[in-house]
Amino acid sequence: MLQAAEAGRLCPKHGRQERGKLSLRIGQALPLCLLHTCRHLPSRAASQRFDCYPERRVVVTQELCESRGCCFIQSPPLAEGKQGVPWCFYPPDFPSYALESLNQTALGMVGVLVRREKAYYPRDIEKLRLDVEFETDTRLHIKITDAANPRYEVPLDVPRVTKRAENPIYSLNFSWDPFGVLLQRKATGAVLLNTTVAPLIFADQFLQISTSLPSKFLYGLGEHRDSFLHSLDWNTLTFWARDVAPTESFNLYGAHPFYLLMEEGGNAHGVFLLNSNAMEVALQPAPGLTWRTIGGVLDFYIFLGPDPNMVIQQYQQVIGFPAMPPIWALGFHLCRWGYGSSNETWQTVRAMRNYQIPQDAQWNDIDYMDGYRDFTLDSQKFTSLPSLVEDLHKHGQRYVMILDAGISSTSPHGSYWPFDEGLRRGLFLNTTKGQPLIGQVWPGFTAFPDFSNPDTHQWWLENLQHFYAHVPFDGVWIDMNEPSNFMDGSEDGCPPGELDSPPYTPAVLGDSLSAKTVCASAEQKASVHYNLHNLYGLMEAKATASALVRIRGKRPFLVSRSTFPSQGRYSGHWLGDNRSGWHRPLLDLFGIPLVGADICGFSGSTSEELCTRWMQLGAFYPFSRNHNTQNEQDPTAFSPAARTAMKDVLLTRYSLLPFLYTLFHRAHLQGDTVARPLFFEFPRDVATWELDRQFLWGQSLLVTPVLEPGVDSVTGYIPQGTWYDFYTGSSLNSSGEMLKMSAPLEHLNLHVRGGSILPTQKPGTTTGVTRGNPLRLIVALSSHATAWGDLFWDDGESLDTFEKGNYSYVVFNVTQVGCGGEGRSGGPMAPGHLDTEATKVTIGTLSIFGVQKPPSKVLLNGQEKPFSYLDNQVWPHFRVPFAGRGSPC
Ligand code: MIG
Repeated sequence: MLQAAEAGRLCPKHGRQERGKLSLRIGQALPLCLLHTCRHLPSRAASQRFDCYPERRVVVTQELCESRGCCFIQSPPLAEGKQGVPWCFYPPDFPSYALESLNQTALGMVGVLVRREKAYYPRDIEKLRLDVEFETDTRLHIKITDAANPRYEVPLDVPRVTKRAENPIYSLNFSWDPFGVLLQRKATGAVLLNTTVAPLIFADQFLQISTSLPSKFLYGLGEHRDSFLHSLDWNTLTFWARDVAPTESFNLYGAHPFYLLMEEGGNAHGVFLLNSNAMEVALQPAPGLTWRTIGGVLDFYIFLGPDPNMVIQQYQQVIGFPAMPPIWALGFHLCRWGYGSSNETWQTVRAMRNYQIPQDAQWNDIDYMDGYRDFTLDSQKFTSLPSLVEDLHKHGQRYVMILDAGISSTSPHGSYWPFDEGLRRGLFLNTTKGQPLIGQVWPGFTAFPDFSNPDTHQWWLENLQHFYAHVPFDGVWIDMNEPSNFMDGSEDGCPPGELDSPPYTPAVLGDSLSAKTVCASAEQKASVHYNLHNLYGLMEAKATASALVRIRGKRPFLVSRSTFPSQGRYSGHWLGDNRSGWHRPLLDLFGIPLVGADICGFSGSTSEELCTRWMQLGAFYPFSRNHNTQNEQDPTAFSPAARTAMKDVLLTRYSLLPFLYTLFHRAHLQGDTVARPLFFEFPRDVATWELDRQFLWGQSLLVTPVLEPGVDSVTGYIPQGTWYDFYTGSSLNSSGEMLKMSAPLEHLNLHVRGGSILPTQKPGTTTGVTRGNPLRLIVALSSHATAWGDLFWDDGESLDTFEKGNYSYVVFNVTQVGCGGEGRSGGPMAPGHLDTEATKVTIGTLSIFGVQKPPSKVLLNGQEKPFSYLDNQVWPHFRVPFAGRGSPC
């Protein structure tokens, strides 16, 4: 074997001996030293090889690989579409950057990185600036950008800190040459990031950084249809907003470059790359991860938790907390593509009412439009729409309609204000020649509004105002905003050039950035579409939310198909065109708590059994909407048995309205999740890390849906502790085990965690009716006979009630000696409103789960009161207004 010194002698042109020279050029023969390095890599574990030739459409040869200065070892080919160990990978001394200087700043450090030898993509940036900010004790910010020239950065308002963190729970070290970041958690010494595993590359249109990972338990990285826990078995995830039915390994509607990772021992951390360019994340079994983006800067936020809930909160401290939805958004929504007319839509609403099935909102798809043009109404089939909306409002129900992103550019009637005016004001995406870019969507040829232009927001508002004058809608559904285009690029394709044909194209579906969307070279006010593509849905949502506030003066409700970090501040999200089939539930880690899939499936046909089970699961989607195309699948379309099962589970959802609403308040206040994976609550129980067939609402309600056909039982995990059947209050003590539960078709398993108090209400058929009913507190005692719960309550739709102090917040607390409630409400701004809201709701009943023997008496503020005792539950027979500091017990 060659000794190191000897190897050095063989490599006079490579490595550190000779700086400032290009040692490798495309097509150049492999230097001897490289041959040596490759042959003598201590047979580097295959899992540790970092891909030097990720181009998907090229079968890499030894020659191509060596022209990049990388090592080539061919492994057996895998099945079509499967990735495996890269054949071409970086040698350890592949040229990278060196840290040349590092200086302290008020918030952290600033450094200079220098590359002395070019890598293989055009326009390598030789000198980079490194900014490190110790933003909080649990948050670190690392940014790498061009030291000399400004580059595109995502226009997101992130918080600016002014003080360096005093006691960070992490420690940061650098490798100087080659440059690398080493991040450790102080408490455990766990290495969270080590970027020396592969070279840093920073060319104008190819930026790449790799890291080792401390475990294989990695979540997030949306929007993808892959399993909840990502496979690290050579798995590349692509981020480029795309209209396509959710399919594994495809880039889908939204882009969320954020992951959460569980460390041994149950700590968690998260990493967010604030970058909106087309991107890939390559995962490998090392375990390791590579970020590969084709523009912008490397702008990382790292969140140290230490528990998963805190990681998600810390992430949202950067991207923004989600908006508080109006309470009716939490009711049941019904929609369909293919209601032939407003009368047919109305029929459905009447049938739902007739069977007294809860429904808060009726929706219409593009059917209502005249020729699929936004802001128009089909004057034949949808003449009665204004009356339908009036009727919905009379019944305390709401109306939501769809809007597509594309604006028809040809009008059969000669004039079409949205296009004519948009054109006059210059509000559409332009081609490189300065003409509106024309693509094709439902109405035929269309232009695409540029929501990065503030003037577009004004025009969008005016359009919505005009339509509102005819149809006083309550919320808006924004679709096709990737933006989707039935043509690739435009009617004229896309011009040649580095934006539409970049040196490296991430593994996007269709192999081209313009596949089923507009050209990357399209010009927008804030930048080129190449940079802004992934932000289209976010920017449209921002414009729509603010228009809704202007028009209605209430909290806006909208859902968007395309999303980006910080979307939750403006909208909810539905998961797009899923197929009817037996899927797993969804778990949101991206700060968009108002999320749900199309219940019963969008395409394909559902069966009665599937739809019943799916309604049970969907009744626990934070955003609960049944939507589809083709066959009817609303609850009234099925047999009495199925219909009743669907109605019952919706009533159960409505009964939990105060609890659900409070969870949304906590999301808005501090970034708590609503539908939560089990490991968020039990991070030290490794058995929960892979569970994605069950989920929790908040901390305390465990949902175990049936996800298979033809069964009457379901096996689910019951984490350690005391749990109670939601319906009967019967208790079970688990040591943390899988349990087979009975699950006949009409039953959804729900368990309440011991130690919690759920505020519930007698359900009505709308959230408005439900809100008026007295509360029933479900008190689920812990093994120490304690319990805790809270309630946020306000008028359900006014703007900024929390911020203005127009709300009540009550904490319920059961201790061994008695039970009590404590109210906090209002703020200094408007304390007068406290009693108005709080007195509107009273406590009607208390159900105390887990009382071993009947109590001798029940007292309310010292006075004895009648009660019942049944099955370990106490039911007092009295009502208590809980405003202020009165005790409910
Ligand atoms: O090209 O408006 O995801 O929910 O029903 C399809 C028709 C356009 C896609 C949406 C779907 C909606 C459908 N839309």
